[in-house]
Amino acid sequence: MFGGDEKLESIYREVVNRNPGETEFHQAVGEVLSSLPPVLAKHPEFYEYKIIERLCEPDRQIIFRVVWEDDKGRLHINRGFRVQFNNALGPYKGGLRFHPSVYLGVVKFLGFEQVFKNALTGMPIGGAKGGSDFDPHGKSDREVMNFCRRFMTELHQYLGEEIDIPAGDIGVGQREIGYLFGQYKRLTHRFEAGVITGKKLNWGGSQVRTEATGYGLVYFMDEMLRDHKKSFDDMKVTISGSGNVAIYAAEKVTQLGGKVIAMSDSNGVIYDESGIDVETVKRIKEVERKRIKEYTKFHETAAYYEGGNIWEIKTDIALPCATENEITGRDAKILIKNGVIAIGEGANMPTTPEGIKAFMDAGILFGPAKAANAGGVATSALEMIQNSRHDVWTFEYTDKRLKEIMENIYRTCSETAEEYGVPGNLSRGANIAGFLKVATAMIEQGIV
Ligand code: NDP
Ligand code: 2IT
Repeated sequence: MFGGDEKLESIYREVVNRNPGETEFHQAVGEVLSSLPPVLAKHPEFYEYKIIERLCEPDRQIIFRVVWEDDKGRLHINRGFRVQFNNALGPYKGGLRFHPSVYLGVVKFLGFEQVFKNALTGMPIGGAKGGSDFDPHGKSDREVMNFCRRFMTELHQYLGEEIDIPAGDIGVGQREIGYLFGQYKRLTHRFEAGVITGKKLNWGGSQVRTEATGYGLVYFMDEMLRDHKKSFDDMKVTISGSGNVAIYAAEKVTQLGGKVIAMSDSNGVIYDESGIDVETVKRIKEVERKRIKEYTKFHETAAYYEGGNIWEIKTDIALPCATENEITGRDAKILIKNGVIAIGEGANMPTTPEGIKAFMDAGILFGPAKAANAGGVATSALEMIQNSRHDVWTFEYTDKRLKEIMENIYRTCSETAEEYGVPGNLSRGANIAGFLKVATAMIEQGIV
């Protein structure tokens, strides 16, 4: 796994032993560390300063109880998390996830990834992640508000526009950000807009933040395709999930001439060879908060498969935009057999190590999450700039900045892969480029 580098191997073992049971965290660490042997050969000082050990141990891990009341007056108890991973490049920055599967290992994997992703954006932001095992599905607005208020009552003391700035992730969108910000404002008596990103446009949000992760993913993939004399034009595209990232990836693919033929949620898959209508998906998911199977009520040509596996559908380009480890080694082999040419990771760590290996061995173009989904957090950083200047930018200007950032990230990953002897391997390129930026800053800032 580490190219025979025994020191790296022992650091990885130590991470596994110190963090028992946190399998997602082990996986994320293993993936980054396995890219590092050529870097460490050039830079032995990273060992001397124990940079890798320091990077694998978060600066701070906050775990708290959240008690909230439902509409019937019953009390519920959830667990809240914020892991402030590393602030070598700027204040802690990263989303909050509300999903029943959230536990410390998930928050730590996401926080670890965020450190390198944020470095790749070129913006001055460190890495963090947080969330709760609270499940917003089926809750009323009032219940979600109650939960968010209690969650922020505990968390607010650790946040600040120059300290730690949360945003959304799975289960946390503009509604939740609104309730969280409202409670922060009430507790601190400050309209500190830059303390959280993903806000509504009428009170400090940025144009394009809603679209940013999905659009950014497609800008990144478009750049990669162009580099290989290909494009989205006339391509069949499957996109897992039907949340924020999936919807805006689908919108941009369609704008660029591709055809989205399948999307999903945790219950099933919709499929339409003539193309999915994104506006209908937006209405069902963003406005009505219903299940994706509703789609077939509005489009006769569409089929719905309860419990279906979206990766079994023949496609040219696959964009996993739901959750971690959703493309297994088996799924990857099916996609390859069916002629897929490119994979773009909109979700965080959506492909298992076996899946990644299968894609690499088959020479499939592969846009790794850290790089390909960085448009969301990059636009969060653009939101922070506007907030700090009390300024508001246009959609066109913000979108142009996002596109430039994504093209830049693609170039950085591609050139770094080339420089370190793995041309075309953007996973390695992303890990190395992100690591070098953070590691160098840590050495420059001393042993703290
Ligand atoms: P949303 O909550 O808006 O949507 C999530 C979608 O994925 C839903 O369709 C959901 O289905 C599905 N999903 C979630 N968990 C599971 C699961 N365990 N199994 C199957 N399906 C699942 O979240 P986002 O779109 O914001 O996030 C999607 C992914 O993108 C995540 O990996 C997130 O970390 C990543 N990401 C998000 C960014 C952002 O700016 N929002 C930025 C960068 C990455 P259902 O409703 O049925 O649960
Ligand atoms: O995974 C991610 O990059 C996000 N959920 C977005 C984080 C952010 O701070 O905008």
